Amino acid sequence: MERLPPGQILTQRFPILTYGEEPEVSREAWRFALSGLVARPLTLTYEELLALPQVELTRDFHCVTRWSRLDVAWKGVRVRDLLERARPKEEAVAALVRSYGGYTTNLLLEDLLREDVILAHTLFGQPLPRERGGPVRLLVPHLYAWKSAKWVREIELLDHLELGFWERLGYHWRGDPWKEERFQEGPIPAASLRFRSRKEGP
Ligand SMILES: Nc1nc2c(c(=O)[nH]1)N[C@H]1C(S)=C(S)[C@@H](COP(=O)(O)O)O[C@H]1N2
Ligand SMILES: [Mo]
Repeated sequence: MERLPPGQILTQRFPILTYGEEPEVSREAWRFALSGLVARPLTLTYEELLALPQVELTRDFHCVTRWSRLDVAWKGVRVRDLLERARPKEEAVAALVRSYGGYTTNLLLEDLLREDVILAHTLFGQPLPRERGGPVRLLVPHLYAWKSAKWVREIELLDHLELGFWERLGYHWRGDPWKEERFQEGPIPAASLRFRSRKEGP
């Protein structure tokens, strides 16, 4: 199977890409919240995250600026497991992810439910370094890497799509590298705004 999505170039390096200041968040201070349209909002400390069932996975990493790095080894906790505990309400269709430092990105709930979407705290067997988003980042390996929010702080479930930082600046609302969804061309399809249009429709 082809491993390199269209228009991507393989790199042996693993560049660090951060927009703006790198936040400093200690393990002790780190808190994560699963909020919004859930029956049971959830908050986690770093210690509590480590006490949950852990998964290890190796995935390729595709940046929209056209570099791809193969076989990155992560360890963390499935977001799906956290969602199961928090119990999304029926009208939840999307999420806005917030990071320490102010970065945001949007995702569909169905993308967060994939089994290889994790809150990652370990990279190649080492605690996730600060510049990589340590202590904890989101990993969404099936979408462009701008979705993998470093220094993740909150996932808020919503009944509509609220665009994140790069998406508001013109990046694609979803960002599938296999479909080369780099930039948003034209309006966002209504199907992705399903719940809002149902409520606001005729
Ligand atoms: N909080 C935050 N998360 C972020 C970014 C950022 O600037 N801030 N950059 C994104 C982009 S564009 C990419 S390609 C990856 C890069 O991750 P890396 O620095 O570990 O290679 O992080 C993503 N997550
Ligand atoms: Mo990126």
